[in-house]
Amino acid sequence: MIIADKKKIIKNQVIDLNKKDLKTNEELYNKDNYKEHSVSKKEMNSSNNNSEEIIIKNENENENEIIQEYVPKISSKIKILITGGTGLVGHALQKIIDISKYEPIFLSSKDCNLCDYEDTYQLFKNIHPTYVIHLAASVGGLFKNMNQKVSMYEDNTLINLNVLKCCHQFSVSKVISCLSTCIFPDKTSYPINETMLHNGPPHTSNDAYAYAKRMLEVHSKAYQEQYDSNFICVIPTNIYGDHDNYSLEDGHVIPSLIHKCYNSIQNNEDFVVRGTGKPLRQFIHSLDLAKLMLWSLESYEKKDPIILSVDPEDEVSIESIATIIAKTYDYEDRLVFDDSFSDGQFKKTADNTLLRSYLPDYEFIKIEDGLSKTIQWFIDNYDHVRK
Ligand code: NAP
Ligand code: GFB
Repeated sequence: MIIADKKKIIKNQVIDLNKKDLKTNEELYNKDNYKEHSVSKKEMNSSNNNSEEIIIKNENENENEIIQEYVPKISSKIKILITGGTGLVGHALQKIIDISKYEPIFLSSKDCNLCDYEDTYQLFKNIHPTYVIHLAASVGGLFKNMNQKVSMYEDNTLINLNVLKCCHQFSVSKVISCLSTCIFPDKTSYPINETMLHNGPPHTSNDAYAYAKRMLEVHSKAYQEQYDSNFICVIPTNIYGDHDNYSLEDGHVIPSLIHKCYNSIQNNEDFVVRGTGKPLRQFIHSLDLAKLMLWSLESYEKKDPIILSVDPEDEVSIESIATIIAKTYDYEDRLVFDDSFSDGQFKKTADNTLLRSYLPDYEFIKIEDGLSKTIQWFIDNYDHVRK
């Protein structure tokens, strides 16, 4: 058993790339600064020694103020914008991205609301990214998808439209956008492969989110065909790991159950899992996904969507996930199922043959190891997690 009283556990110190980048980001993004002097040479030099010469043009010609214009100086580091950089997958990318090679900007909704086209345009105008990893989305588990269909459709449609439009307007050389295996047709043959994406309606529980994501693929393909843009989509299965959303209502099954079991112990109650526990899922750890997304950016040269998933044989039932979590908390005897709740889609078994054709020996983090680490992280960070 790895559980100890919360207070006794030493809080892990995580080197947070984000803080440094956000600072840069905010300076770059803040209109006043831009107008005044935007990031001064000294500040740029201090934050990254490959300084960019900045000359800013003031539109108000007749006031004869200083003529300034923004001219990026070629820096050895590649500027990469990660939208949704403060979420589950964004944090995993923070951990693994090579900052000697990349100048990453990890964006949060507090930096820029990507539902707003003007704000998105200004952001791109200030950052001029070479690459974009587009993760930002309104995301949630089965119950959020069932209960908040309008915002899941509208927010994701606006975010995706604005980001791709600006990627084109600012000549971004490569974009990796993130779909999800839940957007595949519900009635289909298994395992599901990339060619089946539009072969029928998705499961009703998440159709609003699914169609918004399908249109992201359609939009990317439109730019490919009309402008030969390198805008591609990756399709992960259910993801889990540190920095997830532990909301009991809106979260995905793994974070919700980790939080729920913790509460059950605190309150000496049964650990209630929603549904029958029979549905099947493939779970990829956020660190594996982050590595495979960087691989897609650097080495995947095709423009077709690609599934990023553990092997079909590693599909597990919700019951087995709940059991591993209960066992890890040493609380298995109190595990019960409440089938008055929806099971959602029974299964969405994904075929990763295309990925395996490139990375036949890639070793994924095993679900038991990944879960025990994620539970420990949850306890270590209980006070600060999204919940
Ligand atoms: P997450 O933890 O919920 O993080 C979402 C990120 O998007 C956060 O950084 C959030 O910023 C940002 N964001 C949300 N609305 C925004 C807005 N209006 N403007 C700007 N930024 C906004 O999501 P995730 O689980 O890492 O998911 C990453 C990607 O993977 C998403 O595209 C999702 O659809 C896809 N996906 C997820 C799963 C899964 O199981 N989690 C499975 C398949 C695919 P704040 O931090 O400021 O809120
Ligand atoms: O992770 P989850 O919400 O996503 O649920 P989906 C998976 C399964 O876990 C369902 C069961 O069969 C639920 O009935 N479950 C049991 C629970 N207890 C709980 C609980 O406390 N919370 C949650 N959330 N589930 C989502 C899509 O479907 O997959 C999203 O709706 C997204 O759009 C995501 O794509 C990856 O796998 O069912």
